Amino acid sequence: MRGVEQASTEDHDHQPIDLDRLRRTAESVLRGNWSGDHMVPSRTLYPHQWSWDAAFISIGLAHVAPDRAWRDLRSLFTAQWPDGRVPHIVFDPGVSEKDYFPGPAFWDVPPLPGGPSHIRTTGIVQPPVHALAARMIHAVAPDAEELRWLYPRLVAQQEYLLKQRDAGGAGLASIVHPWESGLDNSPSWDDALAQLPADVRVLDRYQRRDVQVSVATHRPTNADYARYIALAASYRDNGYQDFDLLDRHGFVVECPAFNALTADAELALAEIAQIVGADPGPHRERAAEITQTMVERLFDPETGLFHTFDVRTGRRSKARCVNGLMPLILPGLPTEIAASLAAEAASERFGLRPLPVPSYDRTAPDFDPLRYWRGPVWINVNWLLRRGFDGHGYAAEAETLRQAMLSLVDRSGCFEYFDPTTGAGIGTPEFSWTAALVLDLLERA
Ligand code: 9WN
Repeated sequence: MRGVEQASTEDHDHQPIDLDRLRRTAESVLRGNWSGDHMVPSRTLYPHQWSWDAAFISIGLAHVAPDRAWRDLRSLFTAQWPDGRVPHIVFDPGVSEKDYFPGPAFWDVPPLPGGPSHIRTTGIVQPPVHALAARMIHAVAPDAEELRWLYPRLVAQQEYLLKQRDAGGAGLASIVHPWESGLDNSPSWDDALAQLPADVRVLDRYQRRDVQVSVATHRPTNADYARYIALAASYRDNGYQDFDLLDRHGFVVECPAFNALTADAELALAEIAQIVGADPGPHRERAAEITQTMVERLFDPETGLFHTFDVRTGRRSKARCVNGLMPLILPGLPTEIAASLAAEAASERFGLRPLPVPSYDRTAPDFDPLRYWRGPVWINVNWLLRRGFDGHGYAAEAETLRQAMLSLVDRSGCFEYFDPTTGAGIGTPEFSWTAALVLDLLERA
């Protein structure tokens, strides 16, 4: 696909999208962010390797540099813990401690037993998008050897999440920190976080790095950041153990996006299993079980979307956030629930155009167009939603969303996130997953 594509006629400024320019820009961002054996999300704000970023990045990279796509996943899984968890950050030993907080000294994770001694990681996880990534890279650049190397590791990752993290006992994975969701500052966590003290004095001991390299009003508040640090320190001080989480830890929450991605990973693993000669059956069964449990436990018929469930209090959050739409990616979702999510996504609360879906309900009184996951548009969740629409037969909506994303990035650049009222780029520029997913979208005309 080359040349100029006419953007949706309801595009903000009715500008045609310059596809060649967009492709060149995206490729150049990915060239600039490659660090030898992995991609950084951003040179300035995020100078290490992040887990779910690596998955999104490798999906796009597969179209232009498949060796790097496979390499990125391999680097990440080389840092997998013996218990199967895939850490949310793998630290680059060449980057100084002061260039990202909280860095390796804060997390204080000992070297991996039997692993390379220079590898330092965090002890928390992020959504498991990697099986999907492996399946998608293989579709573009087949490499059965890489798949065979990854398959047992991807299975171990799922087992960790579905066994060790099943704190609620219902068969869903719990997260122990908002950072594990990837949607860090989402209003989804407000109720659960409100039960924790916000002792900002903790920030006297530590220096926030994010507000030095980004605009403070676009980042989490000090009160939220203090809670993040306290929660991470509590999990660390419990030795990153997952038993008795409800007694030992202040934040244990089931997220609909995290669990939808976990079920989606089982479906990708079923396909990978067939390629590597393993049994796809158990993966399909697990995907169906997770989907059903999510419908029973996280779907609210009154709002028509999914919500996070606080395992400690037994309460569902009332906030309408983009993670509540994400189960649309699951093909096994009952048709009427898929229809409800599709209607909600297209409603005035979210909306597919002229700008893609924001991270939070536009009509909520605390909708914030600038602050991190509390309003802005993010490309990765819209890319997932587009897949969901497509998978459930909503071809027009899928195409509308694709156009809206391409038009936005063409106009504003490969930013980390975007103002949902003006489309202006915010957060860090030259952000890897925005660039990578644009490359994938360009292949999906
Ligand atoms: C903490 C790297 C990551 C993304 C997350 C995003 C942000 C980190 C931060 O950046 O989180 O993990 O420092 O704020 O919320 O989704 O993986 O791009």
